[in-house]
Amino acid sequence: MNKKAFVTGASAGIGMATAKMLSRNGYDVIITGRRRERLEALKLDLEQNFGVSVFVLAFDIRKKAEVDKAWDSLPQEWRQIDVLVNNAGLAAGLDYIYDGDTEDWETMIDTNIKGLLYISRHVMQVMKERRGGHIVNLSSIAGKEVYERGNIYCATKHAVEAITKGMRIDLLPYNVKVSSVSPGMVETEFSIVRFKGDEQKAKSVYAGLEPLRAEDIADVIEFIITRPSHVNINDVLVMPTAQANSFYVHRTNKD
Ligand code: 8X3
Repeated sequence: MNKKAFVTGASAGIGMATAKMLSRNGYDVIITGRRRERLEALKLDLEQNFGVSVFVLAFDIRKKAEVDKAWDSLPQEWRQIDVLVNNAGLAAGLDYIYDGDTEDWETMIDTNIKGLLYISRHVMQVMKERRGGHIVNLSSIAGKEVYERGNIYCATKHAVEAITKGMRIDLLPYNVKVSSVSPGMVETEFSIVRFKGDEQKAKSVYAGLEPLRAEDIADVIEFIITRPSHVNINDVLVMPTAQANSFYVHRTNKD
């Protein structure tokens, strides 16, 4: 029987690249997100190209009742999860904290913190019982540093860092590995979502530099989950070569 992986936010970007990487490694994959059609298309792609089984769960991770219902609909054999990748997350807005839109704050807190917890709660119970498993949380450079107008987004990623450490400590007796990956600029739908569909503004974030691609992060996750059983990678901070940290970025040919 193939190992099982669970990837949140798999309908695009890092989540989709990670689902592909896992399938290539022979995992049966549960892919989750809000956009069912995209997930169904990805399921076909993965099943045809990698010969693995894929289970689609379409739900809104911000809503606990939906998360619980989705989990309850998962057949027993699919619950034996070896790898959980908590990827679902977003930034909404880039505003000074005194001007911030409270709905944006709630969207980020509900998705990046509460949603991650709702799903992890179920999966951790299984891993604890099975005395094994690996949780990989997607943090960010925003989980290490706070930058101007990043305020609440950075706060949610700092929370992911604390949750990761808490998981690692509390799951220690149960042989469950907990890792986090903290990317800098990755060109996905991230900035389009942050700027609410303003593609011009989103593009300008990456102008004059080569950002990371979703596949670069999937590569890092592949390394993390393929270490021997006695090795855990706690944390990886991965940046484009043109980005030193949240504050220093080297741009050429600005367009
Ligand atoms: C995304 C990276 O620098 O936009 O998490 O916060 S950044």
